Amino acid sequence: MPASPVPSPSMTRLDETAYDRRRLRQWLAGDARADGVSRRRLLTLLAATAAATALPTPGPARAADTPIVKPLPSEWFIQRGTNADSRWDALRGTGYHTPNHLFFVRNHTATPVLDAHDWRLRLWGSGLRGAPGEDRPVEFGYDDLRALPAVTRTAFVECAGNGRSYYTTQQGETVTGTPWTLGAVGVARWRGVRMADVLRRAGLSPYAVDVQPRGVDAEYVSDGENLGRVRRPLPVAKALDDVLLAYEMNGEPLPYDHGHPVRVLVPSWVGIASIKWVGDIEVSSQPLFSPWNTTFYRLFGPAYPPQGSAPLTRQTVKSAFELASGATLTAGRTQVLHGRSWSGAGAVARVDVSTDGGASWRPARLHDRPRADAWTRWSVSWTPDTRGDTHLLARATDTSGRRQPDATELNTQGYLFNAVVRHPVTVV
Ligand SMILES: Nc1nc2c(c(=O)[nH]1)N[C@H]1C(S)=C(S)[C@@H](COP(=O)(O)O)O[C@H]1N2
Ligand SMILES: [Mo]
Repeated sequence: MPASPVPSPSMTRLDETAYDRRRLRQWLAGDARADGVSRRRLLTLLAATAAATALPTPGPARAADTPIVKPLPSEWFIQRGTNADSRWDALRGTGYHTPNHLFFVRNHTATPVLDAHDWRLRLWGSGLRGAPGEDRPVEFGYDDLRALPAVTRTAFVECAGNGRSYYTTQQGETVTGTPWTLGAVGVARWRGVRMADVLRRAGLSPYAVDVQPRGVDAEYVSDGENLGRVRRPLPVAKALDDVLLAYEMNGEPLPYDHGHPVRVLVPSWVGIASIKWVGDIEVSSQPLFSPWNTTFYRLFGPAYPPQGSAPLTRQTVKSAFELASGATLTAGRTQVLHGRSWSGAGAVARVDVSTDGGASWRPARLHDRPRADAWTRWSVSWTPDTRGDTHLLARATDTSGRRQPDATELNTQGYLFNAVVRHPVTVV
């Protein structure tokens, strides 16, 4: 095979709609000339191109008339508004990687159905090399990314709010946000290019400190305020370390709901960092802020400073049984209980299980070689002897010494629940 050509990102690749929109914007800002065209006409054009850019590219029949494109049968998911919480009993026996059709979905608005061949990634900002003050965007098409060296990495994507409902059901606390059980996590094999390779080809300056990927999905309105398109800054050190621009998930082209054609994948960090449907990346020589690292994704509450904690980065440690909540088990029969544990701070080194509501514990058998950024499957056998209701508990410890506590300190938005979850079952 001939060597893959290195793409030469150039202005000729600029998507016409985006270019038109930018030019119109420049005109409105007094930076461009528009002789002979009325202001009114230009404003009409700007509105039209803005709408064209914001709308999903017409594609297959199901052009996101529902927030999520893939089927969400109730055996697989609990639907929560624009989101889908995976059912752990449906994950039983599915292998190490979460199949794409069972992978949870967290959408701020709705899945845009995009065509890879119309897609462009635009890099811009003061953290790219170029003459001072020069706005020098660099664009990559889908084929340009495909021509770069590909890397494959297994990692979880987990929402910062995973397990949020337990603040209420276990701790009696009121928190805001989607009341996820434990299904806002999945592990996939992601294939794509290193963000580092793309940043270097775009002319990363030594002064760059933050990069901010932004999705092309609709603007997000929260409490009546338009916060703009979903975007969150990432320190350049993390972006250069292990971040991918992924175009495949478990050997398939990235599904629509998971960011087709290209998403960011930030291993070990809260899911919001892994921006789906990425359309542009601002590269900045100044620190960047967005609602997603100021208002959201910090810890607020009695135990935290008034401005909140630092922006959330690594995920916490959690465990789940591959069993329905309230499952019925037969007394006197030996069964094998299966589950998985994971952490953003290292591999899972140990899991202890209690089948008597936390009175006694025994170590689970680990089925996977401990690995960072993903989970470890485990099992214990159990012969229930007492009929009635009880709770199953699993407590993981990771290689950095983090161990699941009995309770999680309250934060008002219910992020990073890491306490041991009490899983109700009935023995009959
Ligand atoms: N553009 C965009 N990216 C996004 C989101 C979004 O709504 N829009 N949601 C984020 C959040 S909060 C999470 S938890 C993950 C969920 O990824 P998934 O839907 O592929 O499971 O995507 C992140 N990336
Ligand atoms: Mo999330």
